[in-house]
Amino acid sequence: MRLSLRFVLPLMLVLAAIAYAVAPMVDRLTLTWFVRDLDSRASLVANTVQEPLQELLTAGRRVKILEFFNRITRDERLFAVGYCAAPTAKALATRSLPPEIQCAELARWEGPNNHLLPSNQGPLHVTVLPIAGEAASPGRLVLVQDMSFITRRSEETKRYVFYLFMGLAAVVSLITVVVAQLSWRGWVAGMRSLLRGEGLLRRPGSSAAPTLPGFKPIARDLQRLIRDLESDAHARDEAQIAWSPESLRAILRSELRGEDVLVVSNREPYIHQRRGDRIEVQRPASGVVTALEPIMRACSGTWIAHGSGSADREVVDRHDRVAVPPENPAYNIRRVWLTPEEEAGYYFGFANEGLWPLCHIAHVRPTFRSGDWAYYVAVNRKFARAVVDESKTKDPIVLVQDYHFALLPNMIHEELPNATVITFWHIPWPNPESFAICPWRDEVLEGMLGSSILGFHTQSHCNNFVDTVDRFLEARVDRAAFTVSLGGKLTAVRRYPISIAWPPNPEIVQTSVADCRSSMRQLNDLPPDHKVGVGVDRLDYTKGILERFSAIERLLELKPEWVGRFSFIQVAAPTRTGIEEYEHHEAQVRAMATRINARYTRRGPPPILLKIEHHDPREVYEYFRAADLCFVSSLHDGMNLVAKEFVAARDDERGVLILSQFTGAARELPEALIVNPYDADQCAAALHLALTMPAEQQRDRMRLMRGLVAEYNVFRWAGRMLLDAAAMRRRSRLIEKTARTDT
Ligand code: GDG
Repeated sequence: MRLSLRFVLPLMLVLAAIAYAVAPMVDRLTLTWFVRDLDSRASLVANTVQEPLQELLTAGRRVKILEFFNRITRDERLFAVGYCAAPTAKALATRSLPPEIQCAELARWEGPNNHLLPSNQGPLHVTVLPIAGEAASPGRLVLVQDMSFITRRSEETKRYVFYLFMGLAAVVSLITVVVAQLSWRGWVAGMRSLLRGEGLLRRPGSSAAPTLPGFKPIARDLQRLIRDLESDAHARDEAQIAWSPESLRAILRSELRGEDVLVVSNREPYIHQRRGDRIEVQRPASGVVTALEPIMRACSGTWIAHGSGSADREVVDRHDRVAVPPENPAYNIRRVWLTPEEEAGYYFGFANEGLWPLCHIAHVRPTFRSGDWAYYVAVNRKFARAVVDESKTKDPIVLVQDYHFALLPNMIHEELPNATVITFWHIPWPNPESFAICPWRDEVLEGMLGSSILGFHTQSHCNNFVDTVDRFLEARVDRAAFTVSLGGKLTAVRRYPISIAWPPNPEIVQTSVADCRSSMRQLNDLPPDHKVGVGVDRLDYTKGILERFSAIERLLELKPEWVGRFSFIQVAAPTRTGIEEYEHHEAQVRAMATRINARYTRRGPPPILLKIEHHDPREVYEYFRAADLCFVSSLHDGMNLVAKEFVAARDDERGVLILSQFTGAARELPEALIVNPYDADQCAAALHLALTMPAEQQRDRMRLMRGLVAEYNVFRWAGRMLLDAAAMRRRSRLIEKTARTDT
């Protein structure tokens, strides 16, 4: 409104000034027209009076002439009439004839523009016309007309012109204001939506796109420009940052200064176990812990996890918190306690018998039980409460880990709408048809879409997720920006390939490759020149251990020269014991190894050395360093860190990696021998190729793979997610500020 007044008042003044300037011009114009009218009227009057006047003149009846003149001047506009017989004569005229009009001076009124005579009564119009009379030469008829009506009309004209312009001003102003208001609103809306980054990352809490058609081309150009700048910045970042725990910490300090950071995972980074009368601290060997710990240290955050250790309750304070690392506390673990029923339903049941096989499509039927689902919901709710308890601010950054917490993002969003929830799904996401069999598919999807950022290892998992949402939910999917908007909440679906720490911890690679080779062969009763392959996995049916054994058997069938000269050491950490499928799988693995060994042991060491037990990380790395090849044959795997660990372990640039095409890692490590684990012949051929590969080729391949793992390490994985979250928060704050200043 204020804006409109600011605009309208000057406009009205300008138009009034124009009216003032135009009115005299209009006045002059109408005056000319009136004078022309008076001239023709005078001729008309002269023509009309000529005949009776001539008769009266001829009759010499002067009194009658005066009466005649007086009669015709009753017309209000005819002011005076006179007759001059000759320039020397006295005018025969009505008394109203102005004294300035003398017969001797009539010539002054005869010119074309000399008709006006100012007088006390107002301007008079004088017309002098020849008229034949009693004398030989024609006399002059003088007609004086009142022009005061012209003055009156001129005033009226000026007034009307002024009113006309003022009216015009009002109409123009009104139209201008309406148009200005509309375009201003559109401009502001457009500007706001640009600031919100709609089209890049749409506004959190809104799915509206800029609507003004005229604005769209500019918005598109600007958005493209911003995208270019962002990707330039990314490229610069990627090129310039050597990602390490230190650079991750430094970046977090500058980008997320003072932010409240929480991590939620099922497994805790430190587990307190009771061993007799003392408490032992265990660190689970997990890439995720390695990546997230620098974040926790940098931000002094809180890690919320299931307290699963036998001594966990003994060491926490009254808020269930314990400061870690024990030797140099830098952040807190908040432990969430679960009853055996909750653990059975949420963890073993819905997460590992339902979602795990559902997402992996490894030919194990998912089992869905409504009781498990109820526990899954309840436990997710329990963790959501812990997140709210542990948040120091209303807008924490919460890093939610994995498929145990599909419902947690939305639960957090309900309680803390300004929180930035980054959910990372460590396992694959299947196609919509496969996912559709989950009886609670909509709830799972809606729960995940409480995230601000949802990360997967590969673009195809992102695509599958977006396709699934598109198929089953009434959500707005933007495939260009890769965002999903559900109920006004926007989720960016992004690819963040996980990796391992680089360089690897010096402690785990301190024994030389030569020593590893000899000691490992000695330990397993293998000759010094014996060829060795290695596999390291949790004993999970998705890892393709049975398929791996089939390939080894096929190699020995097709290339019998390897019988007695090659053995495969399978390190298999027991996992999810208690789930029937896993027990069955373990039994199958044991049986198959026994059968193959029985078939080939007569000629030297057994082809398969099966080690079903948990190993120390250092031992695992020694196996990697001692081996000639590592075989990863997962039937489906989000990433597979073992492949990257093998590469990291080989600082001698030797050894061959055989890698299943169904792992996320295969997209990043094409220099491995990429195989289809279901194709035993192909895998057997790859084993033979690996065992016979010249050292030079091994080095070339290993060098390239090491370069990639070094650059795309786990600190980059964590750093990129947090940098994206920081950028998203900066944008949201800008939008809030813009909205505040505008209202
Ligand atoms: C999920 C996804 C994704 C194995 N046995 C022992 C042992 N390990 C270590 C390995 C490796 C880790 O366990 C296994 O990691 P993976 O990535 O291979 O597989 P998952 O456990 O299924 O992990 C997977 C990962 O999440 C990360 O996002 O890559 O796709 O399924 O680090 O070395 N470690 C020790 N003893 C063992 O006996 N110490």
